[in-house]
Amino acid sequence: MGDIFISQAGYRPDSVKMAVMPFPAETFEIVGTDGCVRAAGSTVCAGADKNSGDVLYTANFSDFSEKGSFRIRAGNMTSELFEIGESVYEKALDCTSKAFYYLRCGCGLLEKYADRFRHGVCHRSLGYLWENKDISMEISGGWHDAGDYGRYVTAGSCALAHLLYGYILFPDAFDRQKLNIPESGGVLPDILAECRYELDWLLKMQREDGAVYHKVTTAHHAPFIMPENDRAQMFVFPISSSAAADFAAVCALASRVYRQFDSDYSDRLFEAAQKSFEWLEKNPGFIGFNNPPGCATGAYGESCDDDNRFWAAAELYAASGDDEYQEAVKETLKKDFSLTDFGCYSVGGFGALSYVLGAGGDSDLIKRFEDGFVDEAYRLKELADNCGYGAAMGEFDYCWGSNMNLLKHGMIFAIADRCFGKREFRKYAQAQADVLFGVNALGISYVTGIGGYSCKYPHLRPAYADEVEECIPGMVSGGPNRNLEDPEAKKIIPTGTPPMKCFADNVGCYSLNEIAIYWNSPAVFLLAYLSL
Ligand code: 9MR
Ligand code: ZN
Repeated sequence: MGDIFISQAGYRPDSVKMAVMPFPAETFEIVGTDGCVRAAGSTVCAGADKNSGDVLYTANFSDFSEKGSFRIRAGNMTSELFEIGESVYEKALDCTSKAFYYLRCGCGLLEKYADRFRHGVCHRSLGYLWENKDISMEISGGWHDAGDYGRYVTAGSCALAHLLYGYILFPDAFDRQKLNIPESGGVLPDILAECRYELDWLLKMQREDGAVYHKVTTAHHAPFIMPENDRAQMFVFPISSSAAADFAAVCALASRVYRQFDSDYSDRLFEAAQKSFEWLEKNPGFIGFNNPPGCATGAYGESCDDDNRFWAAAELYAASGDDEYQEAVKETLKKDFSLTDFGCYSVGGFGALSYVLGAGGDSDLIKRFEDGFVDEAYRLKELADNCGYGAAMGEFDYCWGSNMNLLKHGMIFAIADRCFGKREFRKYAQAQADVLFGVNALGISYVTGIGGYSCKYPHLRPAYADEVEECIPGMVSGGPNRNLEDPEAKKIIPTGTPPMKCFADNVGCYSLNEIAIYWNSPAVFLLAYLSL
């Protein structure tokens, strides 16, 4: 591990470049792999940093644009090796995009696509309705949610939304991709082929009447075995209105994205969206989800569905231009919820983004949503300016899956620039990626396989159970969590540890070091933006 913190994903020659030192130093040097000093400069004292507890010095080497591999050196301390090159973000984008292929369920991963990370066919047996175990359904496919083998509708919808909006806003970043997945070379760009794998599963989760089952999992999480060895019975759990709304939203969104490639598929998605929307209208009350007794897999329970219904109405409006949905948008907005969040428990930002990007609509509403995003970007800028590492994170953002917060904040900056012409936020968007890749209090790259000092032991079943020493690449770890919500984390991290340091690259620490599809997907969005 280096003592000086840099982005281990590297830098573009023309981009901002900041190294951070948690110790005093007046000057720094940039050293090539031959050991020769290429440039030198003075540091700036950034002072005490609240969320890390560090006193920081920063080295700004933005003017250094030589391509190659380097380290930063100050006194007898050095950084990890990093690259300066035009395609550093493309590499990180491809790596984090391919992660979804490695999480595919219901198929085997073949050696020609997965190399050493191949595995046998998993989870193809039928799922039994939890409430009526005489009824079974074919529910194979989709991505494993996270370190566990469950598949959850709201989590999957959120991940799809990050990826599909990434495609809508930055198509050029994806059209060039060659992910080496079974569908590569076909009509769809690889990322959309990958998303279709999840969408095809999602469609199976819709009930005949338009309601949507919340999840399909075994009754308990599997032990740390390969997915093909997890043979426990799978169950389809009760419906929820949040699942129905997220389903309607993401199917409508996908119907727009796939239209130009496959109009039949697009129609099918739109009809599915409509059907769930009709169900929502007939069932205006909130139907939440709690794990029934006897089930201990993820719950993804929400306390209201106002934001979900808003998102659904906004996407159906964008996909159809129908007044009926426009009215529903206005109706749902009578409730109070965030219009800038892109989380799996809070999806209002997707609805607002959909409305802003859609053709037409009410100009007052468009203005309201735009102002919301821009104000949020300014709020986050304050946080970033007050953090020596440049993280736009408040103390409470360091919770379970904090890297999702970091990346969602990066998305806000990217949107403020790309959609509303606020160029000044680009460097803040980049800074969030830099934090993810090593400019943080532990100097660690939170993405497996990216950087010499990166997470190697995530809470991810196949990564543990396979016989490969190296970790499956491209997986975003949850990141520091000040609440230390698992026994191992409580044991190894002393109380009083500053939020940004509440992390350990330890397979047992599921509240710190698990991976999840909706933590990877905002990284894909942000890296697509940065690659252009
Ligand atoms: O990401 C979820 C996090 O916000 C919650 O605090 C946590 C505890 O309920 O659950 C996380 O989601 C997990 C899900 O329940 C099951 N699959 C793994 C997910 C990531 O840890
Ligand atoms: Zn599986």
